Amino acid sequence: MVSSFKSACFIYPDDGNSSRYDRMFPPLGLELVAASVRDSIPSRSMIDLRFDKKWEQLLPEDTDLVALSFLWDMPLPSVFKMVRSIKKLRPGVTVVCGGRFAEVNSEALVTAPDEERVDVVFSGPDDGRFKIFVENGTPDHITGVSFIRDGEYRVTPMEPYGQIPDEPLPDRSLRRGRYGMIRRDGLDLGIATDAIQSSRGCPFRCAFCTFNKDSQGREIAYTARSPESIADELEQIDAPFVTFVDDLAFHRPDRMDKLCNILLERNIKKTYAIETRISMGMRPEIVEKMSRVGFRYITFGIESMHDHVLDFLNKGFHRHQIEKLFARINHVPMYFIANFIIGSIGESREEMLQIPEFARKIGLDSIMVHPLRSFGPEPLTEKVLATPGYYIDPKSKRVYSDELSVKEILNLARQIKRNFWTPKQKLKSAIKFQRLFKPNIPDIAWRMVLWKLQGEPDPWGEAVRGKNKHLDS
Ligand code: B12
Repeated sequence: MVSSFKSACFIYPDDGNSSRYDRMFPPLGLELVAASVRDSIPSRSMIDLRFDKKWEQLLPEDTDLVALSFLWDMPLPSVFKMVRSIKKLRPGVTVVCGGRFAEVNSEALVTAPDEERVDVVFSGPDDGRFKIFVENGTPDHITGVSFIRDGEYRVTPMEPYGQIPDEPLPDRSLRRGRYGMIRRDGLDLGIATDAIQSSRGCPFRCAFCTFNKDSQGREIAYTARSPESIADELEQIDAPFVTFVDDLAFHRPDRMDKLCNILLERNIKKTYAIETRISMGMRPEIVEKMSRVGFRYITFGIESMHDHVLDFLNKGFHRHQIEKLFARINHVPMYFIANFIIGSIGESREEMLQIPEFARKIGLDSIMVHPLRSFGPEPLTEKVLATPGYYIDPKSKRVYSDELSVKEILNLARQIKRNFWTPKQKLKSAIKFQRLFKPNIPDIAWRMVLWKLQGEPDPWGEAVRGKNKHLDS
């Protein structure tokens, strides 16, 4: 065991502001980082602030290294407050962090006053660098890190994005509790969940997407793990429902085919959710095999069925391809959801209102409708700003026009969803959902009753009266 530290604590924050079911997702990134030092550091622990409210009591006495993960925007003062508390509780502790938000704010984080300063910020995916840091005790020879040396702010250049590693697998043994369909207000539907990352990046260049670039505009190369390593990880997962957090799970169909074969051979059967492109329809035989191993919840980025909008969004396909490809797979027992984007340049209100009929006609089971947003620096922002009569709302980044205000576009999104959900569609989708997922309705109903009666218990087991009290601490 080679380590400059004796006890590391990994802390995942609670932004308090996420989706209702954010407790479905474990802190995968931190679990990977923690796994990488399994054999290097004598003692490791994990705190997830979404559940562990009294984290100060959970921070081991001998902690000399704290690793934080910041993926989403959050107020910097709250980050400094947390670092201050950690440094006060464990004087001399080294605090490091990673994740997209840390990367964007690396200078502010490492140049803050001593008592609230983060010692090292890691940009980009870890890919073994944290282990080198733990073993050497210094960031000096590590790529893509920010720190202070001799009073000066230093940043080491980042390497181009490499291959997503097959190993280590995230260390799930550090979890204190169960992730699952647990609502923010404490309602626990009793369904355990987990997540897996089987690939990184996306080779497509949709105009609206910020996913395939990092915060500094560097391209995140698409790379995928081997089917064997994905199967090894799925084999270790207890939860029956697993979400692939990949931006594009069905790319390289032969890899998916091989994964399905391994899952069938090893008899690994779970329910999986993925996001992907409609090009899945090019290999219907693999899609059928996927349904046999449990791929059930499939979300497509269709975005539009108007060719001029698809061109504007640089989707790389047209309406006839959507219709043709989906017709080849819509009989497969899977629940198909599609994302649509409204408010593109040149798209009329009438065109937007055609979405429900189109979606029902091709056989989608559910839709999500998003007003176009333009975060920049993606090329979309330039296009919008160069078009007379089109604007970007500075706060929400929603695109609007002289014809349609932000409010009108939001109303249209609601109307499109309402129009999609005719009584017949509701019944059809509900029957399919019941057939595919077999939810234990009496159990869920019973849990809802108990939750009401018990006054919205904290998901970690602590009963709290009153709405969202457990979020205040
Ligand atoms: C699961 C998920 C969610 C869940 C989150 C549940 C929760 N609160 O934890 C849900 C669905 C609720 C969600 C919501 C949102 N999400 Co989200 N989400 C993801 C997703 C799909 C997976 C995260 C994950 O597990 N990744 C896999 C792990 C292995 O990667 P990782 O966490 O990045 O960790 C690696 C590195 O970052 C680094 N690292 C991370 N921490 C540390 C720490 C140290 C010490 C070190 C050394 C390294 C390190 O090393 C790790 C291993 O390589 C990512 C996309 C993705 N594929 O990553 C988006 C992503 C994180 N989400 C994103 C966004 C924008 C959002 C939303 C704001 C969307 C919206 N408009 O509402 C919301 C808001 C979230 C909020 N306020 O909480 C963006 C963040 C972009 C950014 N910050 O610029 C991402 C990256 C998607 C994207 N490509 O744009 N999300």
